[in-house]
Amino acid sequence: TNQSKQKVHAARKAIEYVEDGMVLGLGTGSTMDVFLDLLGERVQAGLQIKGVPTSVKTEQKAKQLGIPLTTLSDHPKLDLAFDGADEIDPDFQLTKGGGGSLLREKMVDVTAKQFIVVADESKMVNQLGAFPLPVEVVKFGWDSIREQLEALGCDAVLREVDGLPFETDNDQFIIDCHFHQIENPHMLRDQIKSIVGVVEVGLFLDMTDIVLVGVDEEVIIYEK
Ligand code: DER
Repeated sequence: TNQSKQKVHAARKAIEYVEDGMVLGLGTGSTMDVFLDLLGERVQAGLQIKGVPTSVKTEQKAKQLGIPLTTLSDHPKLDLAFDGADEIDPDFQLTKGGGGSLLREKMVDVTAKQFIVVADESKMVNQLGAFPLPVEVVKFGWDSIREQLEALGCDAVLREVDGLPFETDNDQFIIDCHFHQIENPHMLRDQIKSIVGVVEVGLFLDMTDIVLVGVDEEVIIYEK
């Protein structure tokens, strides 16, 4: 499809930022799957890099591709982190978490000297919020947390898969918050994070350095 071609073009451009000796953050999602395939080819051709995966899914795919892995403990500061996004606004503010990996993604992405977002043009929005905002919460008292999230002005829904609650790699739940539009992402992030039992929220604010967007056969490069 046009969208998948756009992901390939954006991922190809992202690979150009990778240099020998770098330690990389490896994001999660279908766009990052394209990036990982390309990175795997470069590693097979001799590229010397290590990656910190942001999910079990990415870890397993990276292993299959022969991409050497390391950890945040061994590399608390990464050279580059690459990741997808669900929404990207004109200030490079992101909603993420559609794949349920937002906690490890944010932990990894925030440690990088440069955080590079790779996306197709469908992710570009004028205002965040049309995409239901993922919030990772502890299992204990999750419904009370859900009610407190609703009090902030959204429909808050426990994410389920095949009729069972979705469980993150960290053995926690995701609550998807339907705000429809988010006027003040910074205020909302702080309000959500102050609810006891909330672990992390899919608002990635003031973190993104470069956005690579596939648009038809081109890639638009946005830099802060
Ligand atoms: O879950 C995430 O944050 C992913 O990065 C996701 O939002 C992007 O996934 P996609 O590349 O499959 O659209």
